[in-house]
Amino acid sequence: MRRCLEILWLGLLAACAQPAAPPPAATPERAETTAPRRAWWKEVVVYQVYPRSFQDSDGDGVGDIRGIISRLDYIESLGVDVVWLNPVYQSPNDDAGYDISDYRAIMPAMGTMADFDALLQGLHQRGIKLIMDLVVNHTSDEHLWFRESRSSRSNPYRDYYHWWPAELGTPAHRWSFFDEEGSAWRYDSTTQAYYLHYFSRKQPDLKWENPRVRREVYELMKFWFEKGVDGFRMDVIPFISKDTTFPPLPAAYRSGDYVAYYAKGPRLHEFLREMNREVLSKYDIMTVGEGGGVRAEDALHFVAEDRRELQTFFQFELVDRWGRRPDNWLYPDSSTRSLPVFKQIFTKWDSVFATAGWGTVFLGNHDQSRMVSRYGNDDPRYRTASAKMLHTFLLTMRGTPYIYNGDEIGMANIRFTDIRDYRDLMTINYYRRLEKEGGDLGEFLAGQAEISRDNGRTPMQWTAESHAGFTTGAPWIRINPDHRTVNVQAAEADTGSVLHYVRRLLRFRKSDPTLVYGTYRLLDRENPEVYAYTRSLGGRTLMVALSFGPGGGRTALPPGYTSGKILMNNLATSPLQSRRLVLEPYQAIVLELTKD
Ligand code: TEU
Repeated sequence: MRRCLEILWLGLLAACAQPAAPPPAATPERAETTAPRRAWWKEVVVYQVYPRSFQDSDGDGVGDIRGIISRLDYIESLGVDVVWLNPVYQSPNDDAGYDISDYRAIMPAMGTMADFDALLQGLHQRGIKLIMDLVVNHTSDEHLWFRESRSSRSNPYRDYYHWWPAELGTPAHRWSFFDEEGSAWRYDSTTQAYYLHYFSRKQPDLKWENPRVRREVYELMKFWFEKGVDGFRMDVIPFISKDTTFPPLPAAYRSGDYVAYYAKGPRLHEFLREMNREVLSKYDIMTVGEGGGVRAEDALHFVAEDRRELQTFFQFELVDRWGRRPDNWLYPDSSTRSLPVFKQIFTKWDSVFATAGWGTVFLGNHDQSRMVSRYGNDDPRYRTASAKMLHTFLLTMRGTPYIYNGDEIGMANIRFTDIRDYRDLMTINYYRRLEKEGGDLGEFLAGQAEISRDNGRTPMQWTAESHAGFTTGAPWIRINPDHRTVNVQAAEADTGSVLHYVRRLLRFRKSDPTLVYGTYRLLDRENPEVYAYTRSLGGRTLMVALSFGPGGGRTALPPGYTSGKILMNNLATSPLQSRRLVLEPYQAIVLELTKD
């Protein structure tokens, strides 16, 4: 079987690697003449494990590394190739581990370095790679470097961070993502100076302009590579370079789009190239940068092969657009209104990487509310179908797909109504700020119920028992009460579950290089109910049609094709009526198209 698949792969790739073959009939997908170069990190599917919420092994209510080890057979059973692990380093956990106080140690709540080594070995034994989170725009304020840095103006670590001496007056405003007063400058009386923190006050920004800082980062990266980790997901990596004169924000960014400003520091690409030269180029690894603030026109500066910087990054246009405020994705009935915009975003980003670089595809992670609640429909009538539909999207687009843990069983938003249930400093600090300013707390909470990061952080639901099989103790955050019906055990027992479908989809993606390397072409652009596209490689064309709403939808085979064979279908009914497709609510199908 495996051999057959290899032959299929090689055959199709060979076919598409011959630019000399004249393109048949003028179909638009032929515009791309050379197939992307093959690379293992383009062919993998990544599973993101949020360790705090995956599996607790010692009853303290916090997920840990031993817990993940106990679930390795499950992870392997999914058919994924790579695990991305959120931070497990030493941290006071102001921002759930994104505030690191020692890059070479494991936080006790997560286990020990021996546990980590066992996890890495366990994954590798199963043929699964591990990528770690690299959080080096900032450290914790409890990191030795910062403790030293803040202790005196003449300390050797002073220049590891951005300090603004108070005698120069108040520094020009910088926004903070998490600060309860909104400012990224924090006055520190010990040395009468302000330090910069784009995130919380306990996350001071490292000064990359200092070559010693860069050397420290490269050394810690090597430390993990020497252990055998297979790559890094790089937290807010576009933010690392700053104009250290800290001028007032240019007018274009003042109204709020400061993220784009932060993502364009003057020496950013110089630093990334240096990191590549000094570290990345020496290992066979994968890199994915968090690309917040990166606009499509700048994307290739990060990932075009000849730039020698990163391989891929996450683009945030969709998730930021549907943002941190409640809006029309909230209500299933209005969701279809925005489908053309959703398509336009993914289509634009696909075209960015059509001739160079490589993209990623994701709809959920630990910073987002749950994919099925946000882009699908978690009403019991539609939950399973819409979760399967969204996975069909993730696994049939061009770009390396990321599946967020829990999405494979259709986990949904918990929708807290009480501020005391929240654990995320982002929600808590915004709430405090609004409270001080006399803002509308009710409206804020209603919004957070839909889009807070904690929606994506509730514990993995393994069983119907109390605490969902996640912990025997008191969980660090409430567990979604729907675990009584939505859990891994129930999903395993039900062949119609999201879980079984995701496994089938993964096998399907692996079996067919068209889904990895094939050219993407949007069909039926303005259709408000159906997202349809083709993927083509070496003369083979697959069509994907996805109903994004409770009303179903209609579309048709693209011109020139007369019939289609259904390869994947998330429902039992066939939507195919000659050349027309009539989809049920949230139906997702993949067809192999044939010409007459
Ligand atoms: O997230 C970055 C982040 O919070 C976003 O604001 C992002 O910059 C924005 O969407 C851009 O448009 C990372 C981590 O994933 C998150 O968990 C951390 O809290 C944060 O960095 C700080 O380390």
